[in-house]
Amino acid sequence: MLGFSLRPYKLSIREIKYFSFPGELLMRMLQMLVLPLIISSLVTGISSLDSKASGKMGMRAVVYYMVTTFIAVFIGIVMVIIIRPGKGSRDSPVSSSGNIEPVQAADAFLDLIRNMFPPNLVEACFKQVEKLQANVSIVFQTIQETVEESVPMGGTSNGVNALGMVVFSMCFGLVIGNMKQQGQVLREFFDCLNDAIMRLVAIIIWYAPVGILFLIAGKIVEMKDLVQMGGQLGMYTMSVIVGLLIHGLFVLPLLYFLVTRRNPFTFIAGLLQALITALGTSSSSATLPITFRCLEENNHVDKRVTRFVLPVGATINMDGTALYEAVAAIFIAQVNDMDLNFGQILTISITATAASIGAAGIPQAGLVTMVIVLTSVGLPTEDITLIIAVDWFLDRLRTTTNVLGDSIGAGIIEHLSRQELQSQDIEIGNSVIEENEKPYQLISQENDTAKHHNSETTM
Ligand code: 7O9
Repeated sequence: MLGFSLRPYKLSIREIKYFSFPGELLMRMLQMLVLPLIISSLVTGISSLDSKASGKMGMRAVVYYMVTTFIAVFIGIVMVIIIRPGKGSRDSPVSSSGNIEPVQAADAFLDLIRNMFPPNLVEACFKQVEKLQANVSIVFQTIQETVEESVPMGGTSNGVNALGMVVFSMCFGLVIGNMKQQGQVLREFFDCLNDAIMRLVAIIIWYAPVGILFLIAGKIVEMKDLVQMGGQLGMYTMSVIVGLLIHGLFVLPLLYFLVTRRNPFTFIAGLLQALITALGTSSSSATLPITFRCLEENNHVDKRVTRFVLPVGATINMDGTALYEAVAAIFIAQVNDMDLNFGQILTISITATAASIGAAGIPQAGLVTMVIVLTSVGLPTEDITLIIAVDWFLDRLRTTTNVLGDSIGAGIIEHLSRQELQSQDIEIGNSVIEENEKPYQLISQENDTAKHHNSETTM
């Protein structure tokens, strides 16, 4: 309402920037916490599980990610085929200057693998491998040129090499988990670091409502008139929205209900703040601190699960993105009057899934992955310019779907892994009993850790 009430005043770009400053601050605070949060939570999450339990949990997570991403792509394809947003002659001719250089899927894939193994950990905290950058910056400029100021793309791209940090933290956690007593100091260090970061999250969460208010209001003031967006683009937006709604409000809750037999909507109600933050920031990594907090405090999901599943989910599980890319590709085919056969639709669904998994590991992901999906079936890549105008808006919605998918995944995986978790609780309990038989000095030394473990598991 604040945003819409300010629209008639036609604020200048500078004024809008000032207006959304409180939102920008929230964004920066959240991003500040992401790096220490994912490192500490992955290291503690994995080192606190024995390797068999973490292996099983990892398998479940991967299966869940694959299944939900495929369902999302399928829903997207069904929606775009039913609604047919691109039928009829094209609304807006694409200028010939929009000549986007083809991106080799193989290059992007190699970049992805490269990013998994950062040669310099400090550098990996703020840089990704960018072998493709020369190409991509040209793409970027051409698009900005053709669409002019309606592209709010700059600045939001997160430079963290998430994939590299995740791979490193997982291996590190695995190793210090296997070091038994020797690794105790490091385990405690990362555990404590994680607790401290979560306390910072608890402070920032008080500021979040203000920040989100200004983020969303600022975006509403900034956007162009919606009335102009009729015809094909409007129908396309509808297809994506309907697809995301079906996936987020029907498929994922149903999956949660089928597995856990609990009410999915009470679970989602606990996630509301995370979902709204995702809507405001349009970044699932920046939302991660809030997602952690919502799952652990409101929904009482076991910390050993959230610490393990959420960072990995934020990096590779993007249901909304996969759905979006599939819809966009088929929309562009429809606009060009191209009939896709079954094989091509299958290719689109596979590349869209792969693109959503790899996005965090590919520099300038949004565009590059879209180009890869389009070229995989020979669609004209310059038609990406058709959908850029609504991308910022759909980004927010698909980010919300991504966060929802990660969170419901955490709930489902916790339920499936309850046996391993329980048997581990019993083990820890046993070790506490054993301690009573130890000599006195040892008890006083180790009591702290045991207490700590207990309070953590009962929380
Ligand atoms: C959407 F969790 C962390 F901290 F490890 C992490 C850090 C950074 C995870 C991921 C990233 C990251 O950079 N991800 C990324 C995601 C990079 C480029 C593109 C995307 C895709 O983003 C989604 C989309 O555009 O559809 C969406 N905005 O979920 O954030």
